[in-house]
Amino acid sequence: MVHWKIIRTFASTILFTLIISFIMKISHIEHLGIAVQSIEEALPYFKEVLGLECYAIETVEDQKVKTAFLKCGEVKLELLEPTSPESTIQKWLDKGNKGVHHVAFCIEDGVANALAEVSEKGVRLIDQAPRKGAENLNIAFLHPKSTCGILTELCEH
Ligand code: CMX
Repeated sequence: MVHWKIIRTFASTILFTLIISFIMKISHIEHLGIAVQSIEEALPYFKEVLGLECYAIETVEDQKVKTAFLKCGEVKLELLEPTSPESTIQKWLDKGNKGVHHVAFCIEDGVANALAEVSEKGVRLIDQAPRKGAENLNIAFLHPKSTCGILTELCEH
């Protein structure tokens, strides 16, 4: 009887330690999300001053944003223009913010696994499960209140 209790306690301690010690694998910063009021007005700076190429423009209806992607080595810049006053980007700009809005990390072993892990570690999730974002990536956001003030996106290709 006592043996079973000891074994059960030991097993659950091991399981708990495994969950806590599992750390997601981030391969690189996938992109930086940059909020702008107008992509048309912002693009000349990125193209003509920084010399970056804009390779795609896409509207993400459910996020109420138009996006423009520029490649900067392995990292992308995602310009985000609100398409509605209800857009989170418009609300963020209206509060006097501008520039880098979020940091997106590329996760090697799956966004769903990473969400389960960070949630277990007490991080507040915005998305409870991965969903489709721009460029058809699986994405999920973590709340800036539990990520050192950085709105964090996890994504996988
Ligand atoms: N970076 C850091 N902090 C931010 C932030 C950001 N981008 N956006 C909001 N916050 C802060 C606010 O300043 C606020 O802080 P205080 O309470 O100290 O003032 C706090 O977060 C909560 O703000 P809120 O008013 O309660 O919530 P909002 O309605 O502003 O929503 C957030 C904030 C992060 C939950 C919302 O923006 C969200 O769900 N974001 C994820 C989706 C998203 O950003 N989509 C656009 C990009 C889509 C894409 O890349 O395709």
